[in-house]
Order: sequence, then C-alpha cells, then structure tokens
Amino acid sequence: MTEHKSGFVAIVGRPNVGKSTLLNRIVGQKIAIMSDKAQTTRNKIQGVYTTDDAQLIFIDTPGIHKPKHRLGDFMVETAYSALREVDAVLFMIAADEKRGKGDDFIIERLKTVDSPVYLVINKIDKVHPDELLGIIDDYRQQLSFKEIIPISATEGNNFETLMGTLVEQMPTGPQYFPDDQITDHPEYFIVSELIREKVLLLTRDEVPHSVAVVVDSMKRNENDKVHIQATIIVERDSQKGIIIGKGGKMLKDIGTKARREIELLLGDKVFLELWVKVQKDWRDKQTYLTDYGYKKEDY
Ligand SMILES: Nc1nc2c(ncn2[C@@H]2O[C@H](COP(=O)(O)OP(=O)(O)OP(=O)(O)O)[C@@H](O)[C@H]2O)c(=O)[nH]1
Ligand SMILES: [Mg+2]
Repeated sequence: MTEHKSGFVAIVGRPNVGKSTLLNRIVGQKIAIMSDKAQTTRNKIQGVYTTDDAQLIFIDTPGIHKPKHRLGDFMVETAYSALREVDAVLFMIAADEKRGKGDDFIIERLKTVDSPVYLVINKIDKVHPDELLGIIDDYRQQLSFKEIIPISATEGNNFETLMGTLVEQMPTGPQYFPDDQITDHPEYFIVSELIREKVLLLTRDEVPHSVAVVVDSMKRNENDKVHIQATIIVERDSQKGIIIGKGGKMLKDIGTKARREIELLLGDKVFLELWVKVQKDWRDKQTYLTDYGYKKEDY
C-alpha cells in the first residue's frame, strides 16, 4: 500500500498572471473569481485537491503589487502570509510578459522562503514555444527553482505534469478535509465574489477597484428558490450612478449574470436582490475593510 500524502501549496505572483484560473482548474469548479483586470483576488482562497492517496491544499493569493490603499496593504500581506508554513510555493508568471520590477521584488522575498519554490510559466498558449527557452534561462539565473513547469491554465497544457510533480513532492500526511470539500470559504463568500466578478466584467477604470460586495442574507423560500440580498459598496456617488446605469440597466445586467452563476454554484434557482451603497474611501478605512471581509486575522 502506498502511504497517503498531503500538504499545502501557495500560489503567488503578480496580478493577472492566472493564479485563480489555475486554482479553479485544480478543483474543477469556479471557487475563485477571475478577470482580465489586475488585482481581482483580495483574500486567500483554499482549493482542495483530493485523490485516493493524496490531498493537496492550494492557496490562491492576491497578486503582489505596490499598494496604494489600506486594502492593497491587506492584499499584499495576505499573499505573503501564505508563504509561511506551506510545503511548496508556486511562483506564477505569464509567458507573454517580460520579467519586471514586480517579479524581481517577489523573487527577493522568495529567497527567504524555506519551502521549495516552483516556477510556473503560465499562458504558454500565448507565445511561440521557442520563446520559452529564453524565459526559462532568464529566471533560472534569478533563483534556484525546484522545478520549472510551463503550463496553460485555460487550455490545460501540462496540467497533469504539474499536479503529478507536486503530489510526488508532498510529505506523508493525513487527509485534512472530507472528500467532497473543495474550499475553506462558505457559500456566501463565493456568492459575494461572483457578484463582484460581474462588476469587474462590466465596468472599467477605477470602478472595479472601488467595489466591495456583501451578502446581507441568504435563505430558502417556500417555493424552493434561494433568496439572496446583497449590497454593492462603492466609494463615490458617481460610481453608484455607473453601477446602477441608465434606467437601472447596468445593475440588472450585473444581477442577471451573477444569478446564473450562483445558480450553478448552489444547484438551485436563485432570486437575487441587489442594493448599491456609497461608503466614502472605504478602501482606506480599517473599520470598513473589516466589515467587508478584509480582516487582518484572516492572514
Ligand atoms: N491565454 C491565456 N489566458 C489566461 C491563462 N490563464 C489565465 N488567463 C487569463 O488571464 C486573466 C487573469 O486571470 P486570473 O486567474 O484572474 O489572474 P490572477 O493571477 O488570479 O489575478 P489577480 O487575482 O488579480 O492577482 C484572465 O483574463 C484569464 O482568463 C492562460 O493560460 N492562457
Ligand atoms: Mg486571482
């Protein structure tokens, strides 16, 4: 009989390189929201990968960037906190982006990490295979990586290789979570995130970054629909206007798109009610950060 293996794996990197996309592929379901806007993820999100003889807990983290708000400080600290007490670190980069100051900054930090660091070169579907050699060569000189694995999180290239390599590396250990558990976050967290994802999808400029979403209540009706009430918080009146849109069209769009995905998540019909509220400069105020789910004790 083979011994059961288990361990924790942190996924870190600059914003927008595809960390959450990889996490979702690992668990085979959307638990982390994704967008083409930088700084999509704000909290640590655990995704549990369970096989007959191994369980790996992956920790998706906010993209590491130069913070401009308290929220940014929270996000970057959250990402760094994931580096503690893990059995492996995946440093993810995007093949179609040059190594920049942001990467070098993360590399400096990774030099102080005890666990093995893997370089995951994502988005290889976007470059010619010949370009990979140059990237590998360049990064190899920056840090001694345990292994370098090029993948495409959207297409699935090399995904099995990555997982196989990691499972092999894990120490002998128990199964921490039941077979059917795929994340540490409650449903209402994912629901609020799915709503925020639709705001990210449909708005631009400063609006996406200024938005928080809080689920106020979630209960099952007599007609077996799940009734969800949620508030979209923005920083300024002008942003509230954008979120509501002409004749309420934008809010309706956000609601329809979010509802469809929430129904997939919950496997039930959903009645979604959305409100919009202005909370001036909430991203710089500790009490609001705490209220909206960005709590220091969650590091
Ligand atoms: N072409 C291509 N696009 C990808 C791949 N992986 C992710 N993307 C896209 O890259 C964008 C960012 O993906 P996310 O998963 O949100 O990136 P992230 O690293 O979690 O970003 P933050 O949460 O902001 O740090 C999305 O538009 C994805 O669809 C890939 O392998 N190939
Ligand atoms: Mg993310």
